[in-house]
Amino acid sequence: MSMFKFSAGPWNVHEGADAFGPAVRKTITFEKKVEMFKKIGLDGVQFHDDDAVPEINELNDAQIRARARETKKILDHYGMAAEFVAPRLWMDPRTIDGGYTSNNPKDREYAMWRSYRSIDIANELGCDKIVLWLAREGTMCAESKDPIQSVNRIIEAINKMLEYDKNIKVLVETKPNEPVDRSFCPTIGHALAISSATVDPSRVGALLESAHAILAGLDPANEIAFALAMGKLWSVHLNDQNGMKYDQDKAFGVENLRQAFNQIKVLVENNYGSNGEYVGLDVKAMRTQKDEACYRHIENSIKMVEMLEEKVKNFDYSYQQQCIEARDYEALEMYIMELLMKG
Ligand code: 3MF
Ligand code: MG
Repeated sequence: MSMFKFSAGPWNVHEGADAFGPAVRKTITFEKKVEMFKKIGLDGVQFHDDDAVPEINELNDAQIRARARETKKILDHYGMAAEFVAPRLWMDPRTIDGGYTSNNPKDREYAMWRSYRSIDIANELGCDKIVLWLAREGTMCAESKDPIQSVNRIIEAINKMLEYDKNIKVLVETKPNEPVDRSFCPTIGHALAISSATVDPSRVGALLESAHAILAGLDPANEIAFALAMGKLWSVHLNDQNGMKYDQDKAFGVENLRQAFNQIKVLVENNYGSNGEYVGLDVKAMRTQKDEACYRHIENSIKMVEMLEEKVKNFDYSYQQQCIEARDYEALEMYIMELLMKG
């Protein structure tokens, strides 16, 4: 049994299309996914605004709220909670050049409209977290945007959200690249600097995704630790990644076991989750996976977390201390290898 509450988004059970090939699996309805999420041991669902309210662009503000209430009924029926809502600011023609940092003022206005609607939807779903994955808040052509003005535009957009709703919390999900070449907010340190520049830093925190840290050439456990040290780790997207290439969203721990162990170790040691935070599993099934086994990557990720929690439980802190005192880090390292490899 895990000490954590787990969550995932409907996009984590997807049809398998990639940049070079079409869908390979059948579409599963939102309700069916929620039912299966419950069955495999998840406690919460993560949402994009249009996951909760499809066709959001075609509806007025009241209709959006009403549609969100329908989604809430499904959650209630299966005893599931909503963890967060994230405005999807990367699909629409009006977000081609970014949302908050678009060079077009009309597009920036649209980004704010989606952000306010995301807050309305969060209120209807009974959650107080808005996640900003700043997908296109960066450049493909470095000279196309003013980098200082862009950072200020992100801060300004967050300020408007904080002012729109006095209870809402904003979590910046950092990623260094993809789909943009250069992000204006690539790491947790950047997110927390932005937090401190807002009108209410106490309501602006971070979400760390393992794969994104690896893409930035950083250690996910240390990114988690940095946010924890600042009291700002309000969600995580655990997954894995083989090196610095495209975002792979592999099942947690399947590429770098020691790195995964250290992520769980720092979460466990710091009692992550004690304020209701979730362990989100932002994982995607391999394209080769068949329909009937398309939840396996989520189940495997939960299993990896649980097995690593066990390893943390068995971690010999006095032996660690002994090694530190003797400055014998080779011994400590080998101890970790044995801990992870022994049954
Ligand atoms: C992209 C991501 C996204 C975000 C999601 C919620 C598809 O690399 O990680 O998942 O997590 O959009 O903000
Ligand atoms: Mg993510």
